[in-house]
This record gives sequence, structure tokens and C-alpha cells, in this order.
Amino acid sequence: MRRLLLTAVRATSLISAAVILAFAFGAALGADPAPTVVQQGRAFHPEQITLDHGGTLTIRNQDEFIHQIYVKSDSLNFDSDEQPPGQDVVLKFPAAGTFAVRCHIHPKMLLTVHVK
Ligand SMILES: [Cu+2]
Repeated sequence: MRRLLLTAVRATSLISAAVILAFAFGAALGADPAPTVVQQGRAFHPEQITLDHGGTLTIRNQDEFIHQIYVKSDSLNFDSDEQPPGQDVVLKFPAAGTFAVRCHIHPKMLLTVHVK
């Protein structure tokens, strides 16, 4: 019985490793066509990201409450509508530079986007 249990645990670990590898491999194959940042726990994850200019960034609300993001800069001004849980906001970054993405509702939230 104990041996059976051990075998089952090993099999589960192997499957987990295979799933993780598949994800890593999948990420390596594509040139990150749709970079995504999530909002969770009143924070952006990750808090910094680098994009090519002209690229878009998807920001997904994984919190159980509303966010409302904005960017204020010389080359880009953006204000989203209220973003309910589960909803994506897609932001386009036409010019190079460093941009601060913030939330009107949660002033401590900060995402830094480096655009090459
Ligand atoms: Cu917010």
C-alpha cells in the first residue's frame, strides 16, 4: 500500500513537471505575442515589463473589485473605463519611453512599462 502511494506521488510529480515544461516551452516558442499583466491584490504582476514600440499590453483584472487605470505622459495619455473583475484592458504603446500605469482607485498600484 505504502509503495503504491509512493508510486502515485511520483507519477503526480512527473505529470506536474511535464505540465510546467510544456508551459515554459510554449512561452519560448512564441515571441510573447500578447504580453499580459494581471491586477491582483491591489498590485500589478509583474510590476515592470518591456515592450517593443507599437506593441500592445493586456491588463487583466483578477481582483474581485473594480480598477480604473491611466497613463499620463508627454507621448501617451490614456484613461480606461471602470474595469470590472475578469475584464481586460488593452493598451497600445506607440512610442519609446518609460511609462507609469496607475489606478485611479488604488493610488499605490504602479506598473512601469519600458518601451524600446
Ligand atoms: Cu485599482
